[in-house]
Amino acid sequence: MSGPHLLTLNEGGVDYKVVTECRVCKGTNLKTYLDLGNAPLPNNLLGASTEIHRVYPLRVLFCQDCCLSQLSVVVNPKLMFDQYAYHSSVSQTFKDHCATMAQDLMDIWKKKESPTKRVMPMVMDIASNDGCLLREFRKEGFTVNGVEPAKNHMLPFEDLIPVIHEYWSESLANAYTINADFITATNVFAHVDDLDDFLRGVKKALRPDGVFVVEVPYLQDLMLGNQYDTIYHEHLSYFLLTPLKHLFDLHSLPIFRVERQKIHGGSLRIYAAKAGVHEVEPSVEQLLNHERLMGYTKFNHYQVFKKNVEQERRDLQKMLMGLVGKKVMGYGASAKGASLLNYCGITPFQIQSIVDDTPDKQGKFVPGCGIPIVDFSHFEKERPDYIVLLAWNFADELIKKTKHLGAKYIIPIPWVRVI
Ligand code: JHZ
Ligand code: ZN
Repeated sequence: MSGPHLLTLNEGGVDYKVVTECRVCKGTNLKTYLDLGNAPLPNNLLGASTEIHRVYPLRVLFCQDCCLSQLSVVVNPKLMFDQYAYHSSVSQTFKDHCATMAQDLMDIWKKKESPTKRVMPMVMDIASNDGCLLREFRKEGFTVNGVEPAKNHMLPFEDLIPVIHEYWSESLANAYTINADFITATNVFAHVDDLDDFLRGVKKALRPDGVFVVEVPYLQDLMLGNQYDTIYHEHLSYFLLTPLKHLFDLHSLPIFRVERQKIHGGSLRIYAAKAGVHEVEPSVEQLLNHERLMGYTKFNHYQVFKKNVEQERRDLQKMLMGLVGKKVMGYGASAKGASLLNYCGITPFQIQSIVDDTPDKQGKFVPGCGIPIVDFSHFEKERPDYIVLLAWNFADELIKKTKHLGAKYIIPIPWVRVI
């Protein structure tokens, strides 16, 4: 079993840097509102429960100038994303979400009137992972291209989807003539340290009348839903629309539409284009006002979060302690699951194993807590009394797949409960 002696905190700063100025506005008015201690990198799964691995400080700062919430450190992205255990296609719910997104963008394309409109719109997906969204775009009739740094996410040749295996940057945009009608970036914007470089690249790769679409977990949903597990080192920023508008305005890429999406516990989808191309729709002003009225632009608003998170940790610990002796398994070795288990100090003593349908994760161990990750057949073999839904954002899908086992479910977020 893993233990604290196996974790090392890298004090030398070699593989992470400390944040001293805000990523968006460059201000230095940064104030801490949440400290989750030291945590391992959640997707860097271990080959053995006793494998030595690093932990890094996990602290969230609020920029009092532009309202961006951000981690106090930036871990070298190569350590997290050169090999990436997360495969987005494993979830049918996410696939359905991608299919709807592809239809939404095709609707925009169909309505577009332009003398230079080409036959098939071209979309480039940044951080295309295992091609989940790209395949849906292709089904809708787009010409597709992907950019994905993870070397383990090479798409099969038969898919005929070209992917550049690099990190997105301005220099990458300069190296290729991309000229996209749409650029999408889902669940990657929060991973990016140099957002200015990223947006300069987007601007270069976008056609003059192209649309840039970003999806990020929404900080308002994170706080209202006590989703402290979504805080981990891959997520450098926790976005509101307020700082996003500030950032996109700085780059003359005005956000012209914003939508709240249900996916991943609540996300924000923003649409941006070059200045003067689209009229700004009322949804933008409405959400900005809402954020201000609800208090998200003031530091005080964030202080209650810490108390709620600590309470949730106590409640989960208490519930799992009460079940010692029962068979308890997890479902979904998600990054957020690793974050939750580590923050709450859960070990194989309380949760014996976690089932995950991602072949890349099976046979590995969750860093920090050392819980083994196994394939679905273990549910049938073990017949657990309780299943902890560590991917609570896909609760319906996970319950549907395991209903026949007759186990009870523990849902840890937004508050610990058994159903
Ligand atoms: P899931 C990832 O976080 C990482 P994670 C990333 N940083 C990010 O921003 C968010 O996504 C959005 C498994 N599963 O999607 C698959 C099954 O086994 O909530 C995954 O390992 N069977 C990019 O990792 C995990 O659960 C199933 O039927 O927190 C879900 O992880 C289903 C539905 C899921 O994201
Ligand atoms: Zn700022």
